[in-house]
Amino acid sequence: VLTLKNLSRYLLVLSLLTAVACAGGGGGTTTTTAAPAGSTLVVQGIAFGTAPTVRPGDTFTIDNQDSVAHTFTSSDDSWESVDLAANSKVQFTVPADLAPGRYVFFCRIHSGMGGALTVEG
Ligand SMILES: [Cu+2]
Repeated sequence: VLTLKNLSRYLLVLSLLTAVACAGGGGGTTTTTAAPAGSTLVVQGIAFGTAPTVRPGDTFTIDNQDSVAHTFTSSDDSWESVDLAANSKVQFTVPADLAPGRYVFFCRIHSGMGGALTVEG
């Protein structure tokens, strides 16, 4: 039975699938593998994309595609909070002395906006 609730759920799933399909960036091929270290953390739609897996000392790009500012803030102060201006890219360097692990981050401006950065040894 196609109720309104089912329909909205279906549309949500559809839009998520579309978002995933478009995440490749317009190239002809789309892969489902994780981004390599040193790539980009995209911020779009008041949400962080999947953070790249990195090593201490790695630098990657944080690409804020939103027309509002965000922050890239460690939940346990593992790094100094980074301001992400609207429609701008910032180079972020993982602290060289950061121990391997999973680091939760969030945006100070938007509650519920966050993710996790995996640091390999
Ligand atoms: Cu934000």
